[in-house]
Amino acid sequence: MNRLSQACVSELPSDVSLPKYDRKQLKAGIVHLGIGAFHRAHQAFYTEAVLNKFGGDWGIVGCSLRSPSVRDQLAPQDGLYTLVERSGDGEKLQLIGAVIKNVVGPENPAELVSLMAQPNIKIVSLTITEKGYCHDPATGNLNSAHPDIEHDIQNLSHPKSAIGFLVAALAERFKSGTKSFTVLSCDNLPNNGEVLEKMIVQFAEKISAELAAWIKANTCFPSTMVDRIVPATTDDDRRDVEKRLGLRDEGVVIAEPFSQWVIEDKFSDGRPQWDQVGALLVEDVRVFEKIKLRLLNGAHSIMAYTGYLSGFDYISEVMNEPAFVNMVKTYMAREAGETIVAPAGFDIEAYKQQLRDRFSNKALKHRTWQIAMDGSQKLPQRLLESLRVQLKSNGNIDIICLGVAAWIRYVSGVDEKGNAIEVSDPFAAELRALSDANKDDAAANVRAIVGISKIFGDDLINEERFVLTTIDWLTRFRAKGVLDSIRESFL
Ligand code: CS2
Repeated sequence: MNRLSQACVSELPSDVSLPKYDRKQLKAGIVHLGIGAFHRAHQAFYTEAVLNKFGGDWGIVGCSLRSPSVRDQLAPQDGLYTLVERSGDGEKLQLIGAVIKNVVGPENPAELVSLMAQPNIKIVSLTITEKGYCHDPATGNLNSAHPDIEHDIQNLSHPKSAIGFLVAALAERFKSGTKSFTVLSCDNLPNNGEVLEKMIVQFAEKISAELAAWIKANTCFPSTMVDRIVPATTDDDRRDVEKRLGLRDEGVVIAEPFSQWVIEDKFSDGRPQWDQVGALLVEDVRVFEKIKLRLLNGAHSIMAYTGYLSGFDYISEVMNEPAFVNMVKTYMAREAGETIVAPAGFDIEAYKQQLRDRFSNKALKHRTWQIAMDGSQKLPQRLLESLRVQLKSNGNIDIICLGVAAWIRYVSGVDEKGNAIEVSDPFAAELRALSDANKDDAAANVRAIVGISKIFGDDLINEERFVLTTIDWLTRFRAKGVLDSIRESFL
């Protein structure tokens, strides 16, 4: 089967929508760090819509900071890939042309720095996942003991981390008198722009005070709320899409039809007209981030740990189980919902129902294991912020404790049948050691893990109601299993 490429676009079936602009004329305006499936189905999709409607020099250079796989998928395809929107109503296919080049940071770090320093680059956006920020999840401070950060401070011309690349490129622009770019964080962190600015400035201060001051005065770090469910592409997906296209596309991405992007409207040097193609440009995104992180991502994480341990591979299977649906509904109404004040005109009840419908989309194979990754980096903003609010008002914390207990059970690394769980988390070894040391004592297990202050802060270990309720859930999970415990409580 022939490979998708610019030369064979005309062979595609007529129901695949195609770029409406001249790709050959398209120049780069954006560098994106972390070009995984999410970026290709979200920010690149919005930028494609802008290019289709208005044109402009907003081509994307996609960068991988670790593996060459996306570059190897897209380079032989001239950067083209198919975005497939899937739901019960069928499929919609769109060929995306906005990515014009792909580079792999570790292959030539200096080249990527100089590319980011070019005056035509007006925005550097990021989807590097929570752990890519090399910060302390509980405080949001730069973790200067992180090996990549230590390396980058000593070797700024050959950085490894996204923070190092950004500071190196900003330093080049400072030196050459080039206008600064906008740094646009698109990861699921609250106040993501602010958090990133703090880390960039903390890092730059270690290089030079003048550079740090220049960055502060000249660089915008808008916060954003990004939303679209994008499961990792599988080989089955590639085979299905190959049949539909009549061409092999190694870079295909599968997503739900829904997408949302709320962006704080402050840019250093212009931006694509994303507001004309469905994105919401606002003065303050914090409330939107809070709503999404606590309701969507919080529910996702609870479903991921409880679902995985109950033997469900996919989120839609979790949503097929009435006890789990009741648990999610109650969590949205109570533990998370009570901590949120929605903006005027925002129908929060409709939003919650829409989330449950999105979770139930059987056409998406969204693995519980995928969402379960990196829990140590996710729980603070997804569950622990609501927990602190609820503890203050003596409010409902039961399902948050259930979620934390399920995570503690999950990171023990052994499932209920005695099989190994492949726990993917930067703190996996530490979590495993604490679980092993407290295998026969649920109370000691919870206290040991909740005592990790880089995840739980210094406060939560002293919140007895939280600790005891979590111990209670972990004890039940160990005695009866997760599925039966949840059925017993929520049916
Ligand atoms: C998920 C998110 O993997 C995860 O942790 O909760 O990727 C989620 O699918 C997106 O944030 C949806 O916008």
